[in-house]
Amino acid sequence: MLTDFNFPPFPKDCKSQLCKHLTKETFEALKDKKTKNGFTLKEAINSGVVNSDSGIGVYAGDKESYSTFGLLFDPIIEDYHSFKVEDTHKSNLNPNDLNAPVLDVDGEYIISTRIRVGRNFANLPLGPAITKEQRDEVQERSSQALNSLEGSLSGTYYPLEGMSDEISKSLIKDHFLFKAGDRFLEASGLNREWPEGRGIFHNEDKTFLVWVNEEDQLRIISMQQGGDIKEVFTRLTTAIAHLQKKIEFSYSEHLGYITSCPTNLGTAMRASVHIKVPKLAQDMKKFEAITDKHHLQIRGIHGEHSESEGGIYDISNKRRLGVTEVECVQDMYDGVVALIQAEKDA
Ligand code: ADP
Ligand code: ILO
Repeated sequence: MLTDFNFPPFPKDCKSQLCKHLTKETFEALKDKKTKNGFTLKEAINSGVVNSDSGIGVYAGDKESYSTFGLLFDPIIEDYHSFKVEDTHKSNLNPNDLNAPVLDVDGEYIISTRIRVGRNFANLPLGPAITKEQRDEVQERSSQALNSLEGSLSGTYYPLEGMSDEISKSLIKDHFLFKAGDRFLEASGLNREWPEGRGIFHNEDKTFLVWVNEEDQLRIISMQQGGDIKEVFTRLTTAIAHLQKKIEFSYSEHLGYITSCPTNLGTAMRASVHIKVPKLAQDMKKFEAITDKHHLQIRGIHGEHSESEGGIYDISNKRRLGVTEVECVQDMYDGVVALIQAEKDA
């Protein structure tokens, strides 16, 4: 079959998973394939082709993308998650299994704690391949489910369309809302018809929030000031339990919760603290030895692709697939204990 889609030219210094694992043979084998939703290899890799500084560079358009384009996704998943095709994922959302007494009661180090999971609707395409009508349906069904939450989880859904610049800027600055115009999402097709169909739900205290139709259809978030990690996890798991009575989420025995970016597969969980460790930060080798030991990732204060400010870092679990939710949070908790000790010793 004739196609104008040729093997992409990657710069010599390209370090993305895409450029590492897209061989000419894989490209030839996949270039004319399509999922039932019409999602193609060209769409799956566009973000990494346009943004050659990507770490990963691929997005799935639907659950089927992970098998249809398995020749590319499997080695990326194995490389990133150390998780093989024959492995199975397991979930444990029971907060009683977490060993996490409240940390830093004097509030010297931990500024805030946040745990989020990504979720997508079963039987609908993921964001990169979704139609406008399907995205609107996700918004409608999500806001209905969210409006049925009770007690401290009850809140209001605010569509992005019609939200004033002032409010959205202040929500972003305070770490509650996603940013617009991410170039990686843009090239993946995730920003089509922006801002239609997108929005945020939150309770009055902004300790429970849900992003609708960003990178995943739902990002369910629990956050609060300070270091009571167990309380944050418990709030999150209570909300998830309620929402999954209303919405069937996309899940596979092998890959766990299905997400548009392969880095989020499995638990789809990122558990983080904003932690102030200015002395330790003078010795990044020591800092990174601790984060590596506990499988943690260091981000800047305004999320991925941002810088630290005033010795404050976003520290979160790196492992998400092949480990349970409890293990993700425990990784983060144990690493934070070690970081606080190292800061005290520095
Ligand atoms: P993700 O939703 O994948 O975790 P980001 O890294 O972009 O994506 O983070 C989203 C937002 O959440 C950013 O504004 C970031 O600063 C904020 N955030 C992350 N962790 C914390 C935390 N522990 N406390 C407060 N805000 C946080
Ligand atoms: N596509 C981007 C981001 C990958 C991981 N982060 C998120 C938000 N999914 C990249 O390949 O660097």
